[in-house]
Amino acid sequence: MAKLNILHFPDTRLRNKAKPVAQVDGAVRKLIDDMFETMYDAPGIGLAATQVNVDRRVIVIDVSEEHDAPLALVNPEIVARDGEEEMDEGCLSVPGIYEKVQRADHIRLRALDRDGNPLEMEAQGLLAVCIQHEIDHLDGKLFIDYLSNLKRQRIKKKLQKESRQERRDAEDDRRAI
Ligand code: K1U
Ligand code: ZN
Repeated sequence: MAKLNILHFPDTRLRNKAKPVAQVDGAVRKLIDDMFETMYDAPGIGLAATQVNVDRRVIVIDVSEEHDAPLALVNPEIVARDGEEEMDEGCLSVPGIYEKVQRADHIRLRALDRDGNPLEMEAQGLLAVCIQHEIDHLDGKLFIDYLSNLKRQRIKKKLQKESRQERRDAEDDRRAI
């Protein structure tokens, strides 16, 4: 298994719309395993292939505290939504930012599992919110797109400033060696 590099906002590759997986083969299963390793290490409760610069409709999720409920979904599609829920969301591609987003509280979805078998399931609460957040990633959408332009611009400036500082610190470290 391998840990993958997570893209950070405002990287434009996060805006790519991922393509459906034609066949769940060994390469897709390796991608799923690498995505789980990356998500648990981050740590996070979900990850979409778009976030690791892979242009395919694959997401991994585990909202359990014990890390014992891994869920891999290939070509996920929401077929029904019900109710409303407002929850604080975070994103591994928008580090350190947490904001409230309104989403459906109850969803029904179709997907393929890790073995390529069709599955249909219902989800609610945090799992439903996380699935909607990850499918948004596959469509090039970020949770901060639900915020005002002003808030999004502030977040962009903050993250750009932090990444400039991180680059300077890394350069200083290299020079000190
Ligand atoms: O898609 C992502 O970037 C992952 C994101 C998923 C998510 C979180 C909250 C609401 C909706 C979707 C994260 O995992 S952010 C980190 C996080 O929430 C977390 C980290 C450690 C422990 C528990 C939660
Ligand atoms: Zn995210």
